[in-house]
Amino acid sequence: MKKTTQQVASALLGLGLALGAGSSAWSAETLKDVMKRRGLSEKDILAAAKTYTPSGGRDEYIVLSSGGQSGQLMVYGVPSMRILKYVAVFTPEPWQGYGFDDESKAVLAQGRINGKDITYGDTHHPAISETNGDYDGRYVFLNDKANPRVAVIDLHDFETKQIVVNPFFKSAHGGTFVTPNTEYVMHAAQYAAPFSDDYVPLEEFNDKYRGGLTYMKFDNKKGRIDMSQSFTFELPPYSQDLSDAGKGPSYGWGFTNSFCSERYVGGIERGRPPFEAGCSSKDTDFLHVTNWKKAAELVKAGKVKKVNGSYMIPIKQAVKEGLLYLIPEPKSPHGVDVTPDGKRIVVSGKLDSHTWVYSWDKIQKAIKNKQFEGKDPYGIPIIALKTALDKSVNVGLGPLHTQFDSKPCVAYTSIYVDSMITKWDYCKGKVLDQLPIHYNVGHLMTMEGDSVKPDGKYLVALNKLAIDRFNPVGPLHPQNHQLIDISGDKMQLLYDMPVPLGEPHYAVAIKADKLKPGIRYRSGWNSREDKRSPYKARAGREKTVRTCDDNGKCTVEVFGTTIRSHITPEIIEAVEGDTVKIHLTNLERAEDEVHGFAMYGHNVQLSLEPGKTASATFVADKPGVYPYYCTEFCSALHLEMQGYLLVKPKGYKATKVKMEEGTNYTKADYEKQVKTNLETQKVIDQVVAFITSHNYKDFPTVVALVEDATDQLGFAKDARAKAEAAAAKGDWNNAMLWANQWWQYQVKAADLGLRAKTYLEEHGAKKIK
Ligand code: K7E
Ligand code: CUA
Repeated sequence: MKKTTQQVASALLGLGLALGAGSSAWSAETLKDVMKRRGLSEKDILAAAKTYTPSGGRDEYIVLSSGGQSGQLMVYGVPSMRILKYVAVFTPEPWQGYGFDDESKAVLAQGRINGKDITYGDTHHPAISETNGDYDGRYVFLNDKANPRVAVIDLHDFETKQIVVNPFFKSAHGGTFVTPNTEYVMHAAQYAAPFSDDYVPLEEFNDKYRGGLTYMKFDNKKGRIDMSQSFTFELPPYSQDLSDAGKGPSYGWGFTNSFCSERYVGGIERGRPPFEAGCSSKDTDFLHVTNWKKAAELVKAGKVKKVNGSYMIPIKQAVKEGLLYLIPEPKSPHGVDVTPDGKRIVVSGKLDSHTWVYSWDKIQKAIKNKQFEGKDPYGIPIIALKTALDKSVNVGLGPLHTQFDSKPCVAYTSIYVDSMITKWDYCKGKVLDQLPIHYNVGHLMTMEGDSVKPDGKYLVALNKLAIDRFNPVGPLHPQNHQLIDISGDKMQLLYDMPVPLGEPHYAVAIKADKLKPGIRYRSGWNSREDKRSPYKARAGREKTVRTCDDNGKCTVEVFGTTIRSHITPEIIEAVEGDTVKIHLTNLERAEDEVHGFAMYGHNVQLSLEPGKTASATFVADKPGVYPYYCTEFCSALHLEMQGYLLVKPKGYKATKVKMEEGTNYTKADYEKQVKTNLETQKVIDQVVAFITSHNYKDFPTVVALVEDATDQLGFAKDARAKAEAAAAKGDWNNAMLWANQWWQYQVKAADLGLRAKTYLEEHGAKKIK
C-alpha cells in the first residue's frame, strides 16, 4: 500500500521538521506542493530525510576517499555526502600552500623518482591506522600506483607529512593496507619490472622481472614510515594486485592476489597477441600468503640482507623459512578481503560470477602438514584450491570487492559487469539481497568496513564516469558515489554524489567522533615536520636581514608575522639577483584566523593557519615592484593586508628621498580620532568585564580568543604611546596615523572580545563574580 503524503509528513514531524500549510512559516508551499512540483515520490522524501543535514548539523561518519589521478585525498561526510576538503598529497595545491611553501616542497621532494619531481599521483587505496584491528583515527595512508609511493597523512591536521618511494618497484597497486596495530603498511607491486633501474630486455622477463610485496615499517611514535626497517618479499613476476592483512586467528599473515600469472608479455607490434589475451588465458591465478610476523623476526635476528637501504627477502629464503605460499584463485581475481573475525578470506574473479571464500583454518592446517599440490616455477609451495576453499557463492557477473556489515556473516560485494551490489552471507553461502546501482561500480565501502568491528549502517558504491546521472559538463564525466542505507534487510539507495575529481578507487569511513583534529598550531610551528620552526618570529621581534657571502651572493631573509590586519614587514627591499627567503608566522590563536600570502610574479602562495610558520624562497632576478597581500578574507581590513617587495637594479642610486604622502592631518583630526578611541575603549571594557565575570577559562576556544585580544590591546597601547609622542612634538601627521592604528587594534580586540562573549552566552557560561 502506498503511504499517503500525510503519513510521510507526520513521519518527518517525528524528525523535528515542521510541515504543512498551517505550520510552515518558512514557505508558502506545503510538502505536497513541493513533491508535485519537483516530481518527488514518497521514497525520495524518505531518502532526503535520511541524508538531509540542517545548517550547522554534523555528519556521523567521515569518509577519506582516494582522489584518483588528482593525487589528492577527498574528505566528505556521511550521510550528508558533503565534501569537506581535498587534502593535497602527491600534487601541488595552492590553497593549502602545498608545493608552494618550502616546508611542503620538502615533502613533495621526498617523492622524487630518479631525481625527477613527480607532481601527480594515481591514488587508489587509503587506509586508516589501526589499534587492535580498530580504526584509531591517527593517520591515513595513501598509495600512488603509477609511481610506487606511499604518503602518510596526519589526521590531527589533515596534512601530508611524508612521501615514501618504494625502492624496488616500478608501480604499486596492492597498498595501502595496514596490519592490525599499524606495525606495517602493505605495498604490493603491480606490473612486474626489474628491481634495479637498469635496462633489462623483455626476453628476460621470467628471470629478471619481478613482482613483490613490501611491508613498510610504521614508527607509531614518530608517525612516519621507516624504510630502513621495512622488508620486501621478492615475488614472481605475476601482477600482484590487492592485499589485505590477516586479523584475529590470521594475525601475523598477509594476503595478496594476482593476475597474469601466465607471465604473458604482450607486444602487438612484434606480431604477438595482446596483453589482455595472454593475461587471462588460464583459469586460475595465485593468492600469495605471506607470514610478516616471522619475516620481521628474521629481520630482527639479522638474517635478511639489505638492498637499496631496505631489507629484501629473496624467494628462495622465503620458501626455506616457510614465509610464502600460493593458493590458486579463479579467473583474474581483483579484490581480496579478510572477514572481520579473521577466519575467512574472500576473493573475487573479475571474469567469473563467484566469490571464493577461503578458510584460514584449512590454509593453516595445509601449511602445518605440508599438504601441497606442487610448486610454481619459482619453487613456491602451492596449496590446492580445494584444500583451502571453504565455499564459493554465485553473486553475479564480475564481482570485485567485498565489505562487511556489523551483522555477523553479512558481506557486500560490488558486481562490476552486472552493475549491482550483492548482499550475501559468507557463513551460509547464500545471497540475501541485490540492488542495481548506477553503473561501473568498482570498490564499495561500509562504515569502518575494514576494521574488526564494522559499523554497517551505510554503504557507498564508488561508481566510475557517471554518464547520464548529472547535468553534462563535457566529455569528461564526474564520478558517482552512491549512498545506500544497509540498516534494514533490503538495501535502499539514498543519494548520488558527483565527484568532480580523478577516479577515486577506494575510500574508508571512520566514526566522526574518533577524529580529534587540532584547531591551531603551537606558535611558530613547522607543520610538515611537527616541530618548532627555526624561522618562528614573535610580535615586535620581526626582522629583515641581508647578508652576502664572499662571492658577493646576497640573501634577504625575512622573519615576519601576520595578524589582523597586517603583514610585518610591509616593505621588503632587495637587490636584483638576491635570494629572498620570506618566513611568516601567523600570530593568531583564534581558530579560523588563517592568512594567506600571495606575491606577484614569483609563484608564491602560502597558507598560514593560526600558529603556523611557512616559508617561501625565490630569486629576485628581475628589478621591479612586487605587491604582496593576504589571500584569505580575514577581517574587515583584509584588503589592507598588503605590502611591497622592491627589487632595485644593481648599483641603483636613489634620487628622491622624501615620501610623498597622500593626505596631511591637523591637530583637530588627531583629537577627533582620540575621542573615538576613548569611546571604543569603554565598549571594550564592558566586554572584558562580561568575560572576566564568567568562567571563561573553562572554554579553550574563549581562552584563545582572549589571548589574541590581549595581544591586540598590547599593540594598541604601543600605538597610543607613539601617537602621544608624535603629538607632543606637534607632528600631527604621525600623531593622527598612530592614533588611527591604535584604533585599528582596538577594533580587532573588540571583535575578538565580542566573539568570546557570544560564545560564552551560547555555551551556558556561569557567572563567577
Ligand atoms: Cu578495484 Cu585500484 Cu582497488 Cu580501482 S582498484 S576499482
Ligand atoms: Cu589576513 Cu586577509
